Amino acid sequence: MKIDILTLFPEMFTGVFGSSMLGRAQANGLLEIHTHNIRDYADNKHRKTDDYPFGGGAGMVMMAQPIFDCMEAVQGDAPAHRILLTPRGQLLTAKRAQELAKEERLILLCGHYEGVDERVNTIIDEELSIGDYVLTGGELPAMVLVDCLSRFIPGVLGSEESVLDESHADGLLEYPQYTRPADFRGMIVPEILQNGHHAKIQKWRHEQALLKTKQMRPILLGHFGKFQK
Ligand code: 4GO
Repeated sequence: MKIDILTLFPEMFTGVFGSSMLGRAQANGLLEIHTHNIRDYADNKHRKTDDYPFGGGAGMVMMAQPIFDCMEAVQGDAPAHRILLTPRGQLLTAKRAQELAKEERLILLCGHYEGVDERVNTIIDEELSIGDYVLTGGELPAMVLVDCLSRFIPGVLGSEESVLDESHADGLLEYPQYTRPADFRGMIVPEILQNGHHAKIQKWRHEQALLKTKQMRPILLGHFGKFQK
């Protein structure tokens, strides 16, 4: 998958995309990420990218011109699914990330200041939010989105199984996990996990996942079963 990111702060992405799983995914050719500085496309001599809002009010608004020119230059003739990261977007879910992981090409637009000129929406296909809170820019949400969807690209994770068992994979939160030692400071790993009976372990894990979901996120139980496969 190819991902282009339009931002005023490309340097924010270097650490996250250069290291760990995403670095390896790029080295392996599974993922290709490019950042583009919107400021390079400002057609005024001060390279200004924001201006006062029509109608007044606090803060500044990102101008349409640098964003349109940046989008047109980056997109070229190849089709792409274009996403704006904004607190007004639909909430990002594992389900949506899994669908987006199938796209050949994404372009992510990161806003700053109080937001972007509304006319930018004419060159955007989807607005996404990572949660019901406001951040200083769309860069962290873009990183969250890229990290989240990358895990659904075959080969990015070490073992294919890990995305199937984790929280949200089946609409439930994950069951408790333990590793050695079986007795740590008197806290004992549940007997059922130690005796190796596969079917019983599966049943226990499912019950624990239901219990945990009911305690922590009961609303998710309403979605249980509606998820993919
Ligand atoms: C996205 C962008 C929060 C989100 C943002 C989010 N804050 N919840 N801030 O995904 C325009 C001004 C949006 C700064 C940007």
